[in-house]
Amino acid sequence: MADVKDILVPDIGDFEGVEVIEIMVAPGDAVSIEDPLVSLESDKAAMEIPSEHAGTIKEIKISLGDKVSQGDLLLTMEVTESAPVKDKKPETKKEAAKTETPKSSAPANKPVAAPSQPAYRPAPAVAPGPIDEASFRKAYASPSVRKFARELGANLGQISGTGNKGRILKDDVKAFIKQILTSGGAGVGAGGIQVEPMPEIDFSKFGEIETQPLTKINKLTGKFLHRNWVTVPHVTQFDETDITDLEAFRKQLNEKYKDEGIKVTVLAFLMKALVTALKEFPRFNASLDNTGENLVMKKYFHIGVAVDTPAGLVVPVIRDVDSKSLIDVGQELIATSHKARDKKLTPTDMSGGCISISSLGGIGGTAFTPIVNAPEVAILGVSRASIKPVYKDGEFVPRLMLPLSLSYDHRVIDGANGARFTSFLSKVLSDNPENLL
Ligand code: CAO
Repeated sequence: MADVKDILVPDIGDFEGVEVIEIMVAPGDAVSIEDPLVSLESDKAAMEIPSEHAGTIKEIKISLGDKVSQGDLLLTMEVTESAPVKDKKPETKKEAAKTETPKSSAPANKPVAAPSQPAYRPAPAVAPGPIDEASFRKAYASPSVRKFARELGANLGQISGTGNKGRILKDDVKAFIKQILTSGGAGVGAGGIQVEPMPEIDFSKFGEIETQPLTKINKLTGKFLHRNWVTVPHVTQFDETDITDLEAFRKQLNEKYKDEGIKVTVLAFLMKALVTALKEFPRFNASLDNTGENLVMKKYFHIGVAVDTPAGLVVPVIRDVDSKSLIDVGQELIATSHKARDKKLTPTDMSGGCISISSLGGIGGTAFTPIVNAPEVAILGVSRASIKPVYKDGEFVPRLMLPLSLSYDHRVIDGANGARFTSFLSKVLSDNPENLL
């Protein structure tokens, strides 16, 4: 006789209290191994919980909108067959995921972080482009239509509903996909990118290898970066600023506050200077809305800072930088980067940024091309400052020059304004840096 089993929320990483956004099964439904059961969504990622068993759904124990964490009861199932993890196909990407699968009987979660379909699902013949989770979530459609749209990789946010009060119907999703297929995928939102699949290569044919699974952060960040790389038309403006006086002032400050254990790095000055520049160029403190036809102008000044941690890159956000002193920003930056490295950041800590800074100045390099942290429209890359001969008043003088690399979304920012922004920022940093205090 078939066993009735409790199906629990599996290991979903560091997320707690994650919202149930879709329930894909109902009592009486027959499910196969790997069929999706529910979708969960936090600020940062959406994930489907696939079934580890085949059988029949008995009872659903959660409702849409519930907040769940690892170990919570989702549903009960009359199980006829269970798949041991080792039975999964030995395909490279699955192997990587398998290594991360917890040893418990809980099924592995399938992160489908905002940008795209899971890599291990067959892609449609013409990919409609990455799903934009924010607009997908806001779209007016029933769970079954949502499920259907997800299966096809159709972005509900781009579909106009013909149902009552604009509700999106299954037929609307079909029409959308048909339109993409007939147009060859071109010109439909962010979609239509057709590329050859990467060939599967057995690298061991060429020499000794070792397979290391990506961390959860690597996988999530990778998906966001990939989405931003292919959907945002990037331009990077390079510039440099003379921080000789700033550095002298910073040293004085650090000396003054030494006994209190306070240390301010160049980054704190950059954050304060960025606020001044955002006020001067409000278009840099904006996001495109989901229609792509309006700019959402922000009146607050929250700055994301890329932090390199052993588990991967994270971008916590320092809020209201405009109303905090330079010293407070510096202190918060240090506390936040420790929190990031201790893996204590919550999704809220990483949301709401207006613009980001990626500083590689402590490491090295002369310039780089950072990827815009969409829906933000610009990111400031900072490389290592060095002393250079600068021609001033008829002679070369040694000055400490800081390289800046500003990447921006060319849909929102024109090249001229990109150059104006870095020139302005450069001036704010080089002239009277004590004003930033
Ligand atoms: N030029 C020269 N020296 C610099 C510098 C610059 N632009 N920026 C920092 N430094 C110096 C600091 O003054 C400090 O020197 P001292 O110890 O002698 O005072 C040293 O480099 C180390 O600084 P830091 O990196 O610890 O501190 P920070 O405030 O500059 O940066 C943080 C903090 C969290 C942003 C940084 O540690 C970090 O993680 N950077 C990596 C970000 C990243 O990975 N970006 C890539 C994203 S895209 O993949």
